Amino acid sequence: MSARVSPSNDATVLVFGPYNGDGVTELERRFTVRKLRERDLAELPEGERASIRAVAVAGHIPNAAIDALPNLEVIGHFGVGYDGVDAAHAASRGVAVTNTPDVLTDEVADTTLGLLLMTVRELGQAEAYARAGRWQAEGPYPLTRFSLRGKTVGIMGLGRIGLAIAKRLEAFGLAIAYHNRSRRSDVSYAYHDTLEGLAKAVDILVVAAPGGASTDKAVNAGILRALGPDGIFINIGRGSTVDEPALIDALRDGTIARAGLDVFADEPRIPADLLALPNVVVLPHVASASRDTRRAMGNLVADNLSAWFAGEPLPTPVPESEAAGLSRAKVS
Ligand code: NAP
Ligand code: 8YV
Repeated sequence: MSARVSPSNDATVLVFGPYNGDGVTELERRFTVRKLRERDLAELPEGERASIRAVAVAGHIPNAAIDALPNLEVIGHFGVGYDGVDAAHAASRGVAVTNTPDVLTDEVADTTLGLLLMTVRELGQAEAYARAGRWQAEGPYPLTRFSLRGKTVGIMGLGRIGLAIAKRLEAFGLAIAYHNRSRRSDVSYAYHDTLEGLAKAVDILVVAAPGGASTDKAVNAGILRALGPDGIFINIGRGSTVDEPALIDALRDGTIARAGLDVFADEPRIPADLLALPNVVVLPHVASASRDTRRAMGNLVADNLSAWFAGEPLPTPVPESEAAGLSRAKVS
């Protein structure tokens, strides 16, 4: 057990709702911590609000909560995708935002390959078949309709995670194409400047892009039609990037063949209509969910807050904060 670090300041960190257990322990080791059970500032008496200089949050914090903390300086977001935090609004109030890139990239890419194999080669169904004794009773599990062999995979969002997925797919011997808003100069994969062009060109479409306004419902009925009746759709990015009712229709009427999903529009709820479909594999947003990786994410949140209160550069500020000159605390 390591000793509590004694910061020179007396910063109180507010943990805004449900948060990783190891992450809370690390924050408590370094700071005075106040925890909210729910994402609801009503749990924090008015008189305590002025003491809060930092927030740690996994997921969403409303702007009203940011505005109601008069001495808030920095928000540490547990997760690389920070679509639940309005970083531009925070910047307009002089509040910096940090996220947790890189430390989860390989874990998420590994999980994506697992989800892809489950979806294409029916591994979940085959395991259920073996467990139920059906191999012995009925004979071998039926041959799968799909194989990865000879397929082209299109990645929407060839960033840190998208590239780690691509490297794994390369090792699998598959052809790779991608769509970003900008072409990368450091890869030779085929670039498509539209998502529709990418969907038309590939057998399997993998989303590894962030959520938020620029990707909202980008995967719509037209994109799914472009992917086609043998097409397979994998989403490891954000549920908001897909028009979920359109996806359900497309899976039901054969517009596309299959989907493998780690993320959903209204988590933790998964639409009953989606769960009823036999051609979809669902995971409960577990791509980064190993204890080691979540611990590394929690440590990175704490490292950002420590750096802020030491007046050092933030290890991982989000671009909106950097652009606003909030990549380190201003020491007066
Ligand atoms: P990243 O390095 O910032 O990569 C994001 C990529 O998406 C970039 O290549 C970016 O390229 C592209 N992109 C952004 N907006 C786009 C748009 N409107 N249309 C097309 N492409 C767009 O981020 P990362 O670390 O790889 O993480 C990616 C996302 O994965 C996160 O934001 C998060 O939502 C998700 N994620 C999910 C899990 C999970 O548990 N399922 C875990 C970790 C992360 P351009 O800027 O050129 O467009
Ligand atoms: C979450 C994720 O952090 O990093 C992301 O963007 O989606 C996950 O790793 C996780 O769901 C905990 O909030």
